[in-house]
Amino acid sequence: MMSKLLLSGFEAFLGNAINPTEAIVSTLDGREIGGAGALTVTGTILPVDFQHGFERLLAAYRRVQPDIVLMLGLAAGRPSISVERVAINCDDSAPDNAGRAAHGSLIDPDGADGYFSTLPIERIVRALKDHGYPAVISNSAGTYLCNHVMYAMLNHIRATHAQVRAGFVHVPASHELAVSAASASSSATPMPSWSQRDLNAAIEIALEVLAEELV
Ligand code: PCA
Repeated sequence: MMSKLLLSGFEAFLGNAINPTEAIVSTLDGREIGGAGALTVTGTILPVDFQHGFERLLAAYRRVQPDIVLMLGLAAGRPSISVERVAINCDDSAPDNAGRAAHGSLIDPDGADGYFSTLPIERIVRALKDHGYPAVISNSAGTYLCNHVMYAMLNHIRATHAQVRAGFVHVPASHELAVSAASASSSATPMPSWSQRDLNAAIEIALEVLAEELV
């Protein structure tokens, strides 16, 4: 039987002119991964908005009824792909795209303090490195929208006892974003960046691991 994977990315936010996760998701949307089309990918792009970001993901989740959810976000400044281990029950950040900042509030007052990713994070990191892409396990997804949707998704899966695996991967800036950031600032240190093609290829490798391990 064919399994379904929901792949999410985010729109641009804060000072970043573009979000390379949008292009990753549009490249991989509709693709079949693994032997005999083991895994079909449906992509969705989320607003960087505390009120509506997870709403949008949940709507796609209900429509697609995936077996696996892989959420993507940009971590400008990180040099490697970071596969997140954990999401915490906390919003604390600069303003979202609707202008709302958060100051240490709980995402779900009745939820657990945190949830671990239920994806094979070590296996994904190993596969990326085997293919020559720098990758690490990260022990913090931050306290902005990325942590927010990862927490809310895992919290929802737990609360509904759904047999769905979910996790989050942060990607570095693309060259295009790094170039636009360098022209917008006087900083002499450019942000570390990857080609969009490598970003797309790295996430495809992560999907292949999921197709092999979980389907
Ligand atoms: N990165 C931000 C939010 C959206 C995105 O792509 C984050 O790391 O929280």
